[in-house]
Amino acid sequence: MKIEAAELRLISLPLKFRFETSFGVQTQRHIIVLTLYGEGLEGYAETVMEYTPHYREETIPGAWALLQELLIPKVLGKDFANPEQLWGEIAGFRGNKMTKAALEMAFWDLWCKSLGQPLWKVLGGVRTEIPVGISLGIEPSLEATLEKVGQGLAQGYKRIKLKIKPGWDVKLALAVREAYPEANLTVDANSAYSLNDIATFKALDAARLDYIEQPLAFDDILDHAKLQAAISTSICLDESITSPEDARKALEIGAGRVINLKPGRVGGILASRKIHDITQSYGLPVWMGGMLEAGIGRAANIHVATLPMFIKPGDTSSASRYWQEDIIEEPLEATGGLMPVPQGPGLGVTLKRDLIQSLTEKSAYIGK
Ligand code: OSB
Ligand code: MG
Repeated sequence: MKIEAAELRLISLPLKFRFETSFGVQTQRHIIVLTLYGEGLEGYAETVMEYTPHYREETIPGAWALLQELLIPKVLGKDFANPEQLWGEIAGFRGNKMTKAALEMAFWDLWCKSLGQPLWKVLGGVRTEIPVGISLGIEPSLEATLEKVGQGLAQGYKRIKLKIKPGWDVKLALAVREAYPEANLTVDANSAYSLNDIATFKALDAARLDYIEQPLAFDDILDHAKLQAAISTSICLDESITSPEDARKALEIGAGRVINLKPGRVGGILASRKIHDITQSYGLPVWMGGMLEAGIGRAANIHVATLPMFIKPGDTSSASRYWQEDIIEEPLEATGGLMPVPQGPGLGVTLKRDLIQSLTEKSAYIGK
């Protein structure tokens, strides 16, 4: 598959809800929509990084420059037989996993379309629907949280994740547990704590959470191993895992027992499959995380989550929870906590071009 041209579009998409985490508040998403052109086909991708470097280091302005000035020029006009070959071209560039993942995603879409196959089949997926839960932001009150949890459970979501931060943690988790004794509950700290907070995590054991997501620093595994040894609830790593090697090292030292796998964070779909296989060799589960994706990225996550070890419910909830109108034609809607897998070739998505045009803040065409 020869990459003949590329288009970048920066869009901003308003969220239906205010999403507060320990690192900030989001009311909209900035997304770079990437289209690769080759052999009469189009491959799509969207980026997952935040506009500012509050989750991990990457930013939208950085990704735009890297794609436009280095990554796309490096692959333009070249012929790649498969995604592994594309990686051969860009592997020498260090870091920048989310940006590289966007390029890789668009290539997967293009390549699977040339094969006439949906991505999940090409990857070796095993399901036609995936179990999903929801990630609830920090709400203004306990009452508001309980109501949102109740709504999520009533909609059939299979797991409710609560965002926590220092001062908004043990009381919250115990209250939700008391109101919903049987619910599958988890919390996500987004790196807001340190080892000085061990007492907080010991107290959280009483909430019978399935896991505590990323309690400590975004780039740590050692302290997570110490914390894991001190509490009974499993730790789930998110921010800390940016590569298959990170996953191996973290599992080897016992930094956690679960991995939140986000293809963007680890450099894409090939890396995700490797991490999936590593966790499988440890007999541990993974689940599909989310970065508040619009339709292109949400579809990609759904395809990857068809791999066998994605046993725990992921964050890939219905697109209509996030957006008044999604940027793709296909509705990505879960029923009873199950999200159907798109069946068209590639990602199986069709862009709403007029909507994307109206949301566009800037665009660039790279090609002849
Ligand atoms: O930590 O998992 C996270 C959203 C943006 C950045 C980081 C995270 C999240 C979520 C939301 O928890 C997941 C989703 O609904 O897409
Ligand atoms: Mg997280």
